[in-house]
Amino acid sequence: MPTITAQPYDFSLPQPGKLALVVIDMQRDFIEDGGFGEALGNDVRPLRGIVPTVKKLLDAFRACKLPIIHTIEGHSPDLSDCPPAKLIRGRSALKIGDQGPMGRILILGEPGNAILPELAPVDGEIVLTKPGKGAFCNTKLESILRERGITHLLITGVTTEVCVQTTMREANDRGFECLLIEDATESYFPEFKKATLEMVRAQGGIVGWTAKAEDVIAALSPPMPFSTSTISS
Ligand code: C5J
Repeated sequence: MPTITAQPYDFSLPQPGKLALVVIDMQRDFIEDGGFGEALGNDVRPLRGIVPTVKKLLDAFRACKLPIIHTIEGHSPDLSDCPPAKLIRGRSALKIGDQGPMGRILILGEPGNAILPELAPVDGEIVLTKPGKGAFCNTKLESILRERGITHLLITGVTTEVCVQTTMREANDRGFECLLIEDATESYFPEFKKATLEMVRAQGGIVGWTAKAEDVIAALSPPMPFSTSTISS
């Protein structure tokens, strides 16, 4: 059984077709000036640093024809899927639904809500829109994974302690084996990223594993013998 060098111990790769890459919210709204992240008072620039690493992982998964799931945090234009508590939280000058320099903040289909062009999904990859922080909340993600027999998730994206960690905990509670790729996730707060990585792998991997992207890619190369065709959404 191939393994990925990981913490707290090596991560065993599953049988054919059971492994997916999950790329969480690599959207302009979180990574570029004028989006939701900046509206909440964050310096968004550090998030851009992981883009080349996420791209390398996408390339490796695509080369192996392994499933890829991209998530997008966003709301319908009428905000009917946005709880009032989320709408008013932050008390920022620009809130969800307001007009910003990249269109309406955190609204599906607006330019600012799109995934960064360099990480854009390609045909056959799953794009999952989600109204919450966790990718399982009010989405079909669990049934998408179960229907395809996916049991193991390699998780990347932003922000580490919000949407990434929430999704990883939701997945872990549903019985999925999860590995967070350390240098393919980022936070506006370096200390929160560090703490998240530590709490995920503490207590024998209570939420899952962490590993470096190069160790993930090394485990996938040469292409795994059990690679399957890319699935369609
Ligand atoms: C946030 C996210 N931070 N994708 N969303 O609001 O982590």
